[in-house]
Amino acid sequence: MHTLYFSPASPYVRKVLVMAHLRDVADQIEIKSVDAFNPTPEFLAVNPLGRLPALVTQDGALIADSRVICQFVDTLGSAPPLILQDGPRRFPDLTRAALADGILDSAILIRQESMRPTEDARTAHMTWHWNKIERALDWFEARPDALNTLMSQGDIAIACALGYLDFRFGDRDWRATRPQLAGWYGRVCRLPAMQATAPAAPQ
Ligand SMILES: N[C@@H](CCC(=O)N[C@@H](CS)C(=O)NCC(=O)O)C(=O)O
Repeated sequence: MHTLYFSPASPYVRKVLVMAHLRDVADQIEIKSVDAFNPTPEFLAVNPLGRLPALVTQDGALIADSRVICQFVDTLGSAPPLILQDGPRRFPDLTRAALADGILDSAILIRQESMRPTEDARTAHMTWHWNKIERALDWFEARPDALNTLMSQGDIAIACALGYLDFRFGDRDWRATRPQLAGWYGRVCRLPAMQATAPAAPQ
């Protein structure tokens, strides 16, 4: 059994879990809840960055960072890989996954800044990051033909990024000017892997 350090609010953790569900290997992964913003000494001993997700294999090896953990999960079981190994879609899809992770990096920074005392510099910083999200969403909106029904890592990353925007920034109407993305997300949202990993506030 492999051990995944987990928070139900983390979109990076969610990417790993969606992949595990899609590959039908979730039963090989034991979940351990961690508060990433108040990590225990035990967790810091596992992952010196104190970041979620982190995975410890059944052999005791640390695998850190959601992108690397996803690569590991992609080697479990016998389903075809979700991380494209070759062919013309490989680098476009890796780039889509990286741009979707960039949305998350900025969304989480905005969330952290919003929890600090108000000041002009803080607002400007959040706007600067929010603009990255807006531009990346527009980039996806302009390429609707690339969107499939959770057939690759890029699809999963985009879906989880949009789910996180709804979860934490529900007042920002990203759908208003992005009908392609909104329609695609409405469809993938209904898939069992997405339903089973819907974000929730940590207990
Ligand atoms: N690039 C990392 C980002 C992980 C990340 O920032 N996780 C958040 C939780 S959603 C975290 O652990 N934050 C606490 C910290 O950075 O110390 C990944 O993809 O795994």
